[in-house]
Amino acid sequence: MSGPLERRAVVAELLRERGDLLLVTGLGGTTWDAAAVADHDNNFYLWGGMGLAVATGLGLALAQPQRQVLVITGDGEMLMGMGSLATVANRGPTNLAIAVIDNERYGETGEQLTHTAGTTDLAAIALANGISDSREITDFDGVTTYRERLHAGGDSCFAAIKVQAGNPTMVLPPRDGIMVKYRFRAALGLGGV
Ligand SMILES: Cc1ncc(C[n+]2csc(CCOP(=O)(O)OP(=O)(O)O)c2C)c(N)n1
Ligand SMILES: [Mg+2]
Repeated sequence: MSGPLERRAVVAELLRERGDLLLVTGLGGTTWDAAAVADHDNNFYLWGGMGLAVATGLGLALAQPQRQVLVITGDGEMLMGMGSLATVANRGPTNLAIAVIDNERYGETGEQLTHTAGTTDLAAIALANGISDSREITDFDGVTTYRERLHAGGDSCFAAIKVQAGNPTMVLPPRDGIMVKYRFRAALGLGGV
């Protein structure tokens, strides 16, 4: 069953008073959600690339150990990149949090049910891989608590946040991937190619 949470409210809460948090978003819906909250120099949008949001966030977390990194992605995207969770657990960054906006659907492509609508439990998978703080969230208090946890840092953490089905209005961030890349690098204090 899809939960009662509304995805845009969830993402807005996760990003409330975000400070210098670095954000990687999965393709489609979670990219539009982040843009709806606010475009930001510290946002790196995957836009249409599927399956590597957590891997991208892991690389960023390892390369920028002083910065807190949050990956917000969809259940379909996470199902495609599930092996990344094993690598996260084995590398053990202390500055990486993952939030899956789990509508149990491939929302962007027509609301086809994903396996999280069936037998698949993403939080249990993350836990079994070794991410010891892995949770399923079904109410807003849980989102607020997870926000505090991810800002505090520490061992990697994972949340599958159950949200309502339905696609809110698309809010597109900058479409120019090269610009987004260089803007993000500049925000990290990196220059060049
Ligand atoms: C490799 C690849 N396969 C398929 C697609 C098409 N596609 C775009 S969005 C999407 C659904 C994503 O579902 P989910 O991650 O759950 O996000 P939601 O839209 O439900 O928030 C798919 C299959 C793609 N962009 N790339
Ligand atoms: Mg989905």
